[in-house]
Amino acid sequence: MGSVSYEVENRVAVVTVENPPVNALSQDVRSGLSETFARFEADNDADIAVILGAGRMFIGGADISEFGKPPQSPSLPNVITHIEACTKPVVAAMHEMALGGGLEVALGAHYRMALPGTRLGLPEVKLGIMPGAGGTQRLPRLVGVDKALEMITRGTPVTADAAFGFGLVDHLGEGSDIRAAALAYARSLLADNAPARPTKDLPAAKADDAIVVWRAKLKKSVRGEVAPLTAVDAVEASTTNTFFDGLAEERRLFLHLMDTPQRAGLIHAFFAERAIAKLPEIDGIAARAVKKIGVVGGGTMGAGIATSAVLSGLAVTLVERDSAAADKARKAIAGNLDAAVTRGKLSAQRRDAILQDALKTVTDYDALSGADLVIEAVFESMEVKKDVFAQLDATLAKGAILATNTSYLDVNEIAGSTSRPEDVIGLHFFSPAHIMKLLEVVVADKTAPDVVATAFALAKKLGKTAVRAGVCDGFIGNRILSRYRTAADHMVLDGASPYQIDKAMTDFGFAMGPYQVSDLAGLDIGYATRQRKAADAHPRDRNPSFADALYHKGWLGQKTGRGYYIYDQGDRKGHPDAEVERIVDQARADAGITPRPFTDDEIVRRYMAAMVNEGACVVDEGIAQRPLDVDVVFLYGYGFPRWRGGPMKYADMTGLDAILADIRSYAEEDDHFWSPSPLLEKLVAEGRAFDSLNQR
Ligand code: 3H9
Repeated sequence: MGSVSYEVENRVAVVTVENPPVNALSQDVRSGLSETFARFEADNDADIAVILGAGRMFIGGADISEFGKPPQSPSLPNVITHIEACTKPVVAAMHEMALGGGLEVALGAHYRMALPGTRLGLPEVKLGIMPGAGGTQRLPRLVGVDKALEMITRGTPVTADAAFGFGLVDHLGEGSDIRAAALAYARSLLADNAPARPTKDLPAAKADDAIVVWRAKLKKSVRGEVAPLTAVDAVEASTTNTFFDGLAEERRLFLHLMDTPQRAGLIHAFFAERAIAKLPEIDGIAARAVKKIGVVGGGTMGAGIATSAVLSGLAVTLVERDSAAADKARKAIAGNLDAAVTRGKLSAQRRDAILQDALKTVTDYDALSGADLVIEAVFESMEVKKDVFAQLDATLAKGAILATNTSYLDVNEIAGSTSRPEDVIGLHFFSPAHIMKLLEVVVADKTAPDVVATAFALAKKLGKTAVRAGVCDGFIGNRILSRYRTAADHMVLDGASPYQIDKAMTDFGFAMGPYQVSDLAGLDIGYATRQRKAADAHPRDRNPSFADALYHKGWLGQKTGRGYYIYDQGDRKGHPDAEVERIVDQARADAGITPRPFTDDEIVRRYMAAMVNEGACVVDEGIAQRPLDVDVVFLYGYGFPRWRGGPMKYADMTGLDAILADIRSYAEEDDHFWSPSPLLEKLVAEGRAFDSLNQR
């Protein structure tokens, strides 16, 4: 339960919000603030009030866990209006973070101070909403329309120093003690007879070109998200209305956004990405210390993993077959670091220090003897991997962790080939490993809990989003990908063009469609997967022979300038290729198929049904712990639109019965590919959603 305390020190009332961990403005905090400010207004011993946040930060915003539930009074806008109406001055004293409703409390105060380095932001659009407690009305009055729109529509916090520069903050405190700094500032205001100074009384900001400019900019960049453009409408209302009419318009728009599926999707994503690391099996288990990392294999993946590790301050020894390969790996890592310098993410000195001190590229496994954890990233062959693990087993100290970056091989078999299967785990990075956030932590049958805990701790250190996966071909992500990609190939065989499918899925919100992904990854990857699986193929499997035909022509995608699309020099977007359409026609003719038209809606439904059905199988088999783990894998590794919350959340919002009905109707024409997941059937029969499985 959050609380608000009140004490008076030498005529300064100190109002402290205490609701760990982020001082969210829950119902009890809101009523506490209301009561406290009524008390301050009536208190003849207090001439000025300061609002502080106890502990880590000022205030992290409204209490997100209350969203979607019936509102409880007092509402935050009313609480802030009450604070602003005080006849004696009120100071907001911010440290570390003032976000969302927290910054709105500060906007309703009469003076704002912050310790240097404090981050101030209105991140509501990232949750599918917009500031709803006066932020869209008070901020433009304080800093102008352009700056307000930048903060509100981007949702990125600014530093207190910058905020001081553009007038959002009136005073930068000294030292690191916010209470002492706040009291000193309050006393100086008292000494100056500073009056109450409500932001609402400032003249409305001028409706200048900024509104038109931001609206146009956002229309191009938001990719289906509704909140940023709605926020522009609210800011515009601040320029054309009286303060309280503007506030009412803000409330109307805010409540409308609260009701959207986008808000539900984004809030789900917020909590899901925090839930993924909460695993009973590692609760209370200490991670092993990891300071020195080894990487075996310096191809694109190994170099990316090494780059990620050195960038996070770890010492890395990379082993390659021979010195030419080791030099090549070093160059690749140096190239990755150079790119980080160019992007302003790394200083040139730090790059040089990393290359000098933190990175060793060698050809001898003995150099790994002091490593705490080694990640193997060699060729995807069980034989080759087992050979590497035999050498690691012989070289590494007791207690060191042996990790494989395989993307589909059986981690149990790899672990079983060593004398210490409890120390073996899969760490499936996504390419490019120093950029992509997702890490699948693949837990084998005998992996020790502290090895799992270490993998999650390492992921945090590397800035990765780690999701636990069980052992199966493709783990969570690639296993599901293989199903929906097959569904897409079936649609192409039956009459949809790869371009229509890509367009339908990017319109749905994916960063890329499946054929654009193929071109980026390389058509050789898909070909190799088909070859690998050929031995287990079922006679009723349908062969996407057009994909093989492109491979045999050497059209491997972006890297060869031609795949499903043609890429002109320097063009990474590509454009459709009539020759590919002819190859697809031929594949249909060879299979005796008469093509039929597909609507975009049917494409989306089939694609999503395949994804959701396999997601349900993955959860049912315990490969993913909960539906939310599947969601996070897709948000972070597969370009799934965040505002849809992930495939399983999408399924819940669409209705599991509707998805099951689609699968059953597709099964009427192909009951080999389309077979409903038993979990999906069970949930529909019980009238439950996937979300009911997230609560365990
Ligand atoms: C808003 O303010 C709307 C208003 O305009 C209008 C209202 C009318 N509420 O992230 P962490 C939990 S919208 C409830 O791991 P960090 C979080 O789930 C809000 N709970 O810490 C986690 O719980 P658990 C605008 C919250 O140090 C724990 O706190 N504000 C909230 O890495 C620790 O969180 C935002 O969007 C919340 N507001 O990062 C800010 N925030 O331990 C959202 C956190 O059970 N929050 N929790 O897993 C953040 O961005 C980060 O939490 C923050 C701290 C940067 C503050």
